[in-house]
Amino acid sequence: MASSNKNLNNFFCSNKFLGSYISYKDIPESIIEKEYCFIGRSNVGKSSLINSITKTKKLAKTSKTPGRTQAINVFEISKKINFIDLPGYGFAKVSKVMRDNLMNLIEEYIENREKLNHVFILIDSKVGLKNSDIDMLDFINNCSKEFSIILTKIDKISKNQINFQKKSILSLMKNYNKTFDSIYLSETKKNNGIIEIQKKIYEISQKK
Ligand SMILES: Nc1nc2c(ncn2[C@@H]2O[C@H](COP(=O)(O)OP(=O)(O)O)[C@@H](O)[C@H]2O)c(=O)[nH]1
Ligand SMILES: [Mg+2]
Repeated sequence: MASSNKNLNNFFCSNKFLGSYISYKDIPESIIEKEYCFIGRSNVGKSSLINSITKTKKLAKTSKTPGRTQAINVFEISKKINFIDLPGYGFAKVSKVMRDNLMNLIEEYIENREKLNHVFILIDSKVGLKNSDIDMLDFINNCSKEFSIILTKIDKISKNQINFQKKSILSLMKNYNKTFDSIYLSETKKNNGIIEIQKKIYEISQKK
């Protein structure tokens, strides 16, 4: 067990930032065949999660100020897969024009990016599902993309509250039975739940 965790860490540790792009069309061609994106409301913990999974403290820029990431950030992992840090949605403090632009960028990427193998949609466990999350789930489902949910910041709520969130999300997932895959729990300070997510990504990236 310990040695397989070490192998996983080695896989994700070997990484580099490729660039920031304002459209999926601008991402340079490469031999990488599979890509995994992380999306969710602003401040949900996308960048922190990418840093935890890759064991690289400052790979993705984290911020206390919501609405910072406004482009498609691409990271290459072990020359085998890409990670994509997408802008957050549902952030009220930016202009409507900016919100619409960011939404277009996210939706065009999800709809058209052929390498996109699995979407990870992050939900803040303390905040729960919002309408903007449901809209995003509907969009992903309509694009027939497979997705998993990651309930983030579980250190902020009790075990009972975690179970409640998990159950209510799972019951909603009956509406997405063709595209929903799994639910994960995460906490990035002590790295709780990170190995499970690493395993999942590694496993699906190895499939033909
Ligand atoms: N308590 C707690 N805070 C977290 C966790 N993950 C991220 N944060 C904090 O949430 C804020 C937003 O994180 P960030 O990764 O930048 O979110 P993003 O906007 O979705 O990329 C930062 O202040 C992080 O330190 C977590 O698991 N637990
Ligand atoms: Mg971010």
